[in-house]
Amino acid sequence: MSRDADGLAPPSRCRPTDELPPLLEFRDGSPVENPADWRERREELRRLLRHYVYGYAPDPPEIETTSERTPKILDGAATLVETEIAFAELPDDAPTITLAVFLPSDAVAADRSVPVLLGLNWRGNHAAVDDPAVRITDTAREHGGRDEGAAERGAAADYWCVEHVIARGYGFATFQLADVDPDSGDPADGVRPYYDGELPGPPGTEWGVLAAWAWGLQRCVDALGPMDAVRTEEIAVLGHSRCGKAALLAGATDERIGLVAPHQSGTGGMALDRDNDQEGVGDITGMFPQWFADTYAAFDGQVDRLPVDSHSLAALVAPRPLFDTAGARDYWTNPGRALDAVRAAEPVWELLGAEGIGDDLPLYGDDAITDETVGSLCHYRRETGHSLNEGYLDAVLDFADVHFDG
Ligand code: GTR
Repeated sequence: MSRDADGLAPPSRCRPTDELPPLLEFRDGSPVENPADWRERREELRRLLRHYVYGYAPDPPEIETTSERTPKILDGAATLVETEIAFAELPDDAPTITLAVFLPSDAVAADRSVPVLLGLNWRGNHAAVDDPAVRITDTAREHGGRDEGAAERGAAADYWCVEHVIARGYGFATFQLADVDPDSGDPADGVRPYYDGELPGPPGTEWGVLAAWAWGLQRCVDALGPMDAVRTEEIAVLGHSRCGKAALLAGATDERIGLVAPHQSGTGGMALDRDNDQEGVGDITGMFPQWFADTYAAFDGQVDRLPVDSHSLAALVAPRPLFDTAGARDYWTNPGRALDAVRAAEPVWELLGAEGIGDDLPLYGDDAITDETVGSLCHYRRETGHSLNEGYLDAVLDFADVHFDG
C-alpha cells in the first residue's frame, strides 16, 4: 500500500498473532522449554534473520581509538569526548567513525560514571547540538543529510534534545551514519566493500546497509565500554526510522547493549512483515534494496514463507529491556503491527524469568512509566507523525530510569 498526498495511509487494525512463526519452537519442530534451549533457539533465529533479512556482517574487528576531550561545552553543562574509531584490519583509506560523546559535567567533576544513550545520526554530530566545540567532519561536509554541504550547527538540536538528556543525568553518544555507509545505494560506498568476499554467509546473504549501521553502533559500544565515565552495562541504543531499524538490529544481536529503544522503526524494524498493509516487503526492497540482504526481496508477495518476522528480532533482546516507541499518526511505520510484534515476543521474556509487558499496552503520552507500570517490554505512543522530540526522549529516559541503576 502507498501513502496519500500527506505521506500518510490510514491506520491498520491489529491482527491476531497466532499465524506468526513460533518463537518457542525450533525449526525441526521440537519445543523450546527452558533458558538453555532458548540460547540455542536464539542462535538459530539470529542465523535466520541474517540469512533471510539483514545479511551476514563480518566478525567484530579490533578497533583503534584516539580521543580528544573538551570540557565545559553547552554552557558548561557537558564535557565532549570526540573519539575516532579505526579498524586495525582495514587499510588506511577505509572509513573511520567519529563518535561524539557528551557527558554531564557534574558527573565528570565527581568522577561518577553515567548511563549513555547511543544514537545514529543522519546530518552530522555538529547538527545534534549548537556548540562550536563539535567538529564538523569531512563526512558531514560531504553528506549533510537533506542540506547541500554540511548541515547547520544545531540543525537537529530539537530532535536529539542533548541538553535535556544531559540534565537528566545521562550521557549521549552519536555518530553520523554516513561514516559507515552514506546510503547512496552505491555498493562501492562505505565500509562494506572492504569486506567483500570475507563474509560468513553464502552468496546473496551479504550484509545490507542496516546491518552495516548496526555493526557501526556495536563498534561504538567497543569504544564506549572501556571509558571510565560510562556505565558499561548501561548503554542504551536508540534510533529513529531507518536508524531505529539499525538500533533494534544492533541491540538484538549484541548482548552488551543494556536497553534497546527503536523509534518509529517500521518495516525492517519493529513492524511485522506479515499482514502489514502499510510498507510491504516489496515497497521497502523496491525503494531501499541496499538496506537488506538480497534474499529478503524474494519474499515480496510470499511473506508467509519467511521463517522469521519482526517479533523474532525483538525476542533476541530478551531478557534485556526493550522500549518500542511509535507515533499514533505515523501510519506508514504501522504502530499496530509493531505492537503486535511486542505482544508476540513477550513469552520469551517470561521464559527467561523477566517481567514482560506490565500494564496494558500501548502506553500513551503522559502515562506514568515507573516500575509499577512497566515490565521489560513496552510499546509507547505519542500523538505525532514521523518525528523525534523531547516527549519521546523523556519516555525513553523514564523507562531507562526503571531499568538502570545509574
Ligand atoms: C521511508 C521508509 C521507511 C523509513 C523512512 C526513513 O521512506 O519507507 O521504512 O525507514 O524512510 O528512514 O526515513
